Amino acid sequence: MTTPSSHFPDSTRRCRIGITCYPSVGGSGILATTLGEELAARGHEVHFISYERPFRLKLPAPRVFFHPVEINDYGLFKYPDYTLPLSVKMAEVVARHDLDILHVHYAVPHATAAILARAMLPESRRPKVVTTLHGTDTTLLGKDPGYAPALRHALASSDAVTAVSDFLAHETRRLLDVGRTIEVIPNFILPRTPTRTREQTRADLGVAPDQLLLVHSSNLRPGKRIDLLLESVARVLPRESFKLLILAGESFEPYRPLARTLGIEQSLIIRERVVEIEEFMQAADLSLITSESESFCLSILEAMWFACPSISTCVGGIPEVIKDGETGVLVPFGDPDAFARAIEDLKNNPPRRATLGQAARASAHTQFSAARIVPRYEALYHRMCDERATQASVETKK
Ligand code: GMT
Repeated sequence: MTTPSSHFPDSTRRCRIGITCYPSVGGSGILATTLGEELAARGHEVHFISYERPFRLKLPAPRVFFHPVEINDYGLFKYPDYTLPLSVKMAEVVARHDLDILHVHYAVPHATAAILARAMLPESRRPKVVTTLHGTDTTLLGKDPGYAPALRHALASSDAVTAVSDFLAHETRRLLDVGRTIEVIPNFILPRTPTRTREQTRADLGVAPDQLLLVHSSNLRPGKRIDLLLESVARVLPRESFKLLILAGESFEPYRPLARTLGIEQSLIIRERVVEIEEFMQAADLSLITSESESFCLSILEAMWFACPSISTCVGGIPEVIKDGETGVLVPFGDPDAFARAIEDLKNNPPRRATLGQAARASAHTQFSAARIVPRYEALYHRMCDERATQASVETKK
């Protein structure tokens, strides 16, 4: 099961950290949840603040707390407001639990809410605000004139800003003209150990031993380009030689008509809102990503962990996760013929698949493990706590 390392050295300086993320299916919420669980396992106290319990967060757990934000739907409001109740809850939790840090994942509106919360508190109680950028918070909303100035303000006012890839840090500076330091801390995962064998899962899914099991895992949002995924897979022949398992964070229904038109309905296995993703990743032979933009793509990493290589479009931060030809295969965006050829090449070459898979696994375990990445967040928190302590002592002397 999720194995947050339950050993923490006595020398660990414990921090009290508030984490805010979107609780729904999505990479940023998954990353924030895993980080919180792992920090708690290392002795820190972690308070999740959001409108719902993050979907992968297991409670009760030692040193982990969840504080729901109540949203009022006042008659006067055409649209319910989340930012203000979130900021009030943040300030309340900081004051009650003496938090050192508010760490927000996905800048909009979380960073703005954290800055408001900080301003609501007396100087001596103010937490440090750490904002982690995940992707569309800047690559999409940063282009929107209705958000960009607020985003720029929130990033300038945060005490530290991190991004999950070099690509995202660079794009944020370019789009928002942000001059400040953005530290790149790549994503990591800490998968659960599967409870069934690969063979059991494949049998449950109705996949024959000689069939290739392709997998696509995402929230199916427009940028994932499910149209290109289906069009690519429809070009792979013969149809009986594979199945495509779609682990869908949202309903697959809007894509059924296209699947029907392409005549590939029989080749699809759809599972919606799956939590135990590991069972499926360990059973798959190849993972497929056809996105038009990704800052990182956590699901590629989930596949890599289980020695399942990915074929992906070469966009955004993906080349920082996959080394083309070594730990996976990158294909230019928007070319279903090239994508289908890449699938067929690997379908017909099991030894190459195995080599890529082993290299993918090694890279995931060495570069993108919790053991490698969580200490980088801890180092950042310690820096923040030191700064906070210095400020507090200056205030006392005044
Ligand atoms: O930005 C989004 O579309 C949603 C966001 C999320 O909340 O899951 O995804 C982003 O963050 C993930 C976790 O850091 C990354 O793995 C995804 O690549 C990134 N999505 C995009 O950049 C489109």
